[in-house]
Amino acid sequence: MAQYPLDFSAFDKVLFAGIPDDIHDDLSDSADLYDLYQTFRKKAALSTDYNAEIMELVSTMLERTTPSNLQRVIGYMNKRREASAKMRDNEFVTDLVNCKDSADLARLRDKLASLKWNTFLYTRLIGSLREIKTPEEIALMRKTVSISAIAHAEVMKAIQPGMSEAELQGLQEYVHKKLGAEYVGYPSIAGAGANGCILHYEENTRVNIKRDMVLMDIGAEYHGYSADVTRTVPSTGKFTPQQRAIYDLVYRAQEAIFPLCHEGIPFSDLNKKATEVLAQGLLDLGIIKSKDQVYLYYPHSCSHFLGLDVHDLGNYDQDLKENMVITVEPGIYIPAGSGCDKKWWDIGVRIEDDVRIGKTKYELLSWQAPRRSSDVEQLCQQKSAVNSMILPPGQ
Ligand SMILES: [Mn+2]
Repeated sequence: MAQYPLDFSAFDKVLFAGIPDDIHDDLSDSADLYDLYQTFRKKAALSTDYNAEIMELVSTMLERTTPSNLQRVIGYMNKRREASAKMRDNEFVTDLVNCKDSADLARLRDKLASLKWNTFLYTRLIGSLREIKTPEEIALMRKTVSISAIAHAEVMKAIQPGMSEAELQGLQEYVHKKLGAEYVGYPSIAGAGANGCILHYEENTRVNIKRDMVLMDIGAEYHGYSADVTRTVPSTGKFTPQQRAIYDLVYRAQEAIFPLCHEGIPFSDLNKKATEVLAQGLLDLGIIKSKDQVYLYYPHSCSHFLGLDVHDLGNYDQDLKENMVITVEPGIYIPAGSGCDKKWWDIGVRIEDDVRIGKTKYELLSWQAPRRSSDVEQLCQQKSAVNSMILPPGQ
């Protein structure tokens, strides 16, 4: 690239992906990412203080700022300025916190749009290309999700009290490999009992799951495309009454969301529906006292884009379109110490499926893994060859 005669002055706009500032320069390698990026910056005559992360933040903020929330945005940006000299030194950040009305905001938007360099637009355009899958991509998505769902089904057959979290993870990942997936799409989560309430639990180090229920958020990556599937399974093969109550509530939330998964529905409607169903259910069970407490036990959102990345690029501020692929993943997590009856403590349930958005209906890609509590229990009754692998006595 250092020799490549690229003349950026001939272009009206240069769109590029913002590379984080903290990439490390491997001094023994004169063509690592750091050096390539520095060469690009030099050739593009990018001013030395052009910071992609800050410019993306300013762009995002400008897009969302209206006169009515301007003061809140300024408050937020000022907090960020206190914490970072780079933020304080950036003229666009300074301009933003000095905005007084919609005319100032409009002027700043124009100033930003007149820049030759734009990382925000790059991310937005790439996101819009990635949101809607081509037929070839859909074929790959069907395959990677099938692989993951079949792995979850195998684990339902094999799961027994006394296993380890690691062996459940291992079995899932074995099935991925057996069916041709090269990698996992993200670090596997196998959390038994209390660990099921930890959102990004990736250690999977509990040696004995005893008779606990296990939350497994494990997805394959096939030819670059990631699945994202979660099942919550009782190691005994039978949910306790409390586990079933929570499980069935999460299931009902999913069932309420699926019919919305078609073209023309605003993306944000999905989480609204999830929140509504979960809040009513928790209220009915006496776990919360008012609907606004639902966030205590449902701290995330129910859907995200899926594709080349497990949390794929895309704009959530729009209506669903045909051939988007998204997750549907309501969940309830009640860690010990929560302000409800103790009988609910340490129950964490998430059911996560992957769907393709259709014109008028949805396609469930992860259908091979049972979801309904009675279907999960039924599959748990089946035997697995894995369980007969034992060491000789004395070893
Ligand atoms: Mn997910």
